[in-house]
Amino acid sequence: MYKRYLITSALPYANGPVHIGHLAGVYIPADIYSRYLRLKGCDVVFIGGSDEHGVPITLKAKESGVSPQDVVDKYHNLMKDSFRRLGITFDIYSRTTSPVHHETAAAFFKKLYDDGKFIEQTSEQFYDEEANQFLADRYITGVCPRCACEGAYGDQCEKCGSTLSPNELINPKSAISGSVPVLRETLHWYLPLDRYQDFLEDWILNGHKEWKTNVYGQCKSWLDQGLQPRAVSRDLSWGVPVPVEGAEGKVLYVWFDAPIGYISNTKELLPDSWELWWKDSETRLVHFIGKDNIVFHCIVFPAMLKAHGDFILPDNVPANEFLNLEGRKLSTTRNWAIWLHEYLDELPDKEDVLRYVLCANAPETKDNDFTWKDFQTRNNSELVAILGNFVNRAMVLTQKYFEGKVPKINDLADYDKAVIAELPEIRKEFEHAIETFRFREALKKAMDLSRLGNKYLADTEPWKIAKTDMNRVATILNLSLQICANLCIILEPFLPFSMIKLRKMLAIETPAWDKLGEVNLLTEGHQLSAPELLFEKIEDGVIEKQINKLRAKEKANAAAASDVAPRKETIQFDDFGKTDIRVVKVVAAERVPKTDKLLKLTIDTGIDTRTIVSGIAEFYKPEDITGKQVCVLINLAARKIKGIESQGMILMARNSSGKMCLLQPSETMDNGSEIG
Ligand code: B3M
Ligand code: ZN
Repeated sequence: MYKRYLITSALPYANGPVHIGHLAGVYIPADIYSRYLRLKGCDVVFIGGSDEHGVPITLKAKESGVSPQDVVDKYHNLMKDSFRRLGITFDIYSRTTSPVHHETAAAFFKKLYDDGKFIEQTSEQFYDEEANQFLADRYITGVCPRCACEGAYGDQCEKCGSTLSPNELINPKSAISGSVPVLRETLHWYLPLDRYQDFLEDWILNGHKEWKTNVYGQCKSWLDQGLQPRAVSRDLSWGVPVPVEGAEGKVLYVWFDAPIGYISNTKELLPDSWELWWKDSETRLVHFIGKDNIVFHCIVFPAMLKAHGDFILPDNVPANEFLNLEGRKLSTTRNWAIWLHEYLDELPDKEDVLRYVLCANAPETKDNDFTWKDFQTRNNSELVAILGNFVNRAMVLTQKYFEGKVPKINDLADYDKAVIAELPEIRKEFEHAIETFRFREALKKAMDLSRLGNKYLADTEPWKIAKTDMNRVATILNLSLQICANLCIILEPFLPFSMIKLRKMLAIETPAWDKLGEVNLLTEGHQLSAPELLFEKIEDGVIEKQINKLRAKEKANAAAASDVAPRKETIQFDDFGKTDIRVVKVVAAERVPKTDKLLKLTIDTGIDTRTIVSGIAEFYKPEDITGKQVCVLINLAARKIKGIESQGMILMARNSSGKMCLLQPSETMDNGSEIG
């Protein structure tokens, strides 16, 4: 038995609002679990907060022309507020820009540094000589070597989805100054994960066979590949400065500082007793996260904690898979999402419906799909038709026959006894499900209780026997109301807003967890309040409006994708005059080995013969282009592409879908003819 439960939920990046994917994957299960433990009387701390560092936040700031602090202030407040409105009961929702966090993360790094737990290594990184700074992969853009589209990032091309490294980009440019970056040596600190391989293998593969199979499997595959040292610092100005002399301009890698945020936030909440929560072996630490964060929570963070030495390790990491929206992957950048704050504004008083649907359909073992139709069906045929209907019938009939007072239990028929016997069974199965992090199953069990009540009323039909046997009616309604009181307990973690209503109707406080399964929760003669409806049917119009809203997003995305490139800023004639564009002849062409897109061309410029590497192999075979005249920018600084020095750039037209064609003079001209 644990003395206390420390529940953490992934700290979302403060560069966008919260969407339903975050909720289904992380925050709803974490809240259900925390509420459940509190109901059981456990000592619980539930930690949340925003992850406010990292390169995407600085890029977003640059795009919007504001500071990174402005970006995180905006989204931190928006997320914090929308979580509160959905009833997510964090004990603290803080942020990684807080002073406590900066101190805690820096001290953590310093201890590992002083204890010699890091290795120091220099590597070559791209550097912007105009802006005087190193460039994160995301800060380098250029032509994608795979699909030849412009604007690919140093880590990924968003057009074709390829994972890239910055030195693969053709014509790389700094996103800060537009200048051509150069390679420079830089020093960084690495956590040698390979030194923790044996410990992690034993701790996870032998010690935590009970973890969810998706989590265990991912850990196993990382471990099987063999762990490598990982850099824990970056050349960047936004983040926690590396607390070592001579490390100016370097910050902790965001994935090093973010999980320490769980510790900092506990410290901020409980300045005097936080150590008990993080250092005492009688604390059970559970991390709720999405599947993309598994390696950081199961491998990197535990290795950090182990290296530090003072801290406990997570006991479980019940990561979920992903939720899709109407059959497509959720995407913040493509605005393909249902944003929580918009949902709360547009569907007022429906917090529990969203909580219910996202739990009933949670991506616990595989990716799942959210559709508005399913949302409507679950509301109308489960919440309204089963739960709401049962509670309403029990309440209304008690008003009608007993003036709203809990009637007396008389002799029990066999059927009554069978119903009473079901209740502890449901509790047992419910507890087993929730304690093994199967929240869908737990919710189903809880709903089984209202299914049972509904069936009991439908089978016994007290409204029919009211004329002949009021004693029997009293027993049936008493038992039905006891089931309602049981529902107040078991559904509280899932549907907290509706359970406030139900408690008000029953005129009770939430009964203690150990009462669950019993039929003595309401005493005879207890006066109930007036019945109200727990849930309302959702009409087609409401759903159509939401579907139309998504369709509009789809259209906007499609339009953006087919848009012509935006015009560039105005330049002076002199700027154009600097370019030296000529008609040249391609005298030879061949493919660049081991690439799909590149041709090596030998051209006659009329002045000299030179080599150019061009990303046109997808559109032209070497034999199509040999002997042709094309247009070339000949005074572009030479650069190496795949080890070949490219001296100039062939002019091409490119449409929005990436198709390219050569520009050629309409009649043969002398090689070296000027264009302009
Ligand atoms: N911010 C990634 C994410 O939001 C990251 C989680 C940090 S948890 C310490 O998916
Ligand atoms: Zn591409």
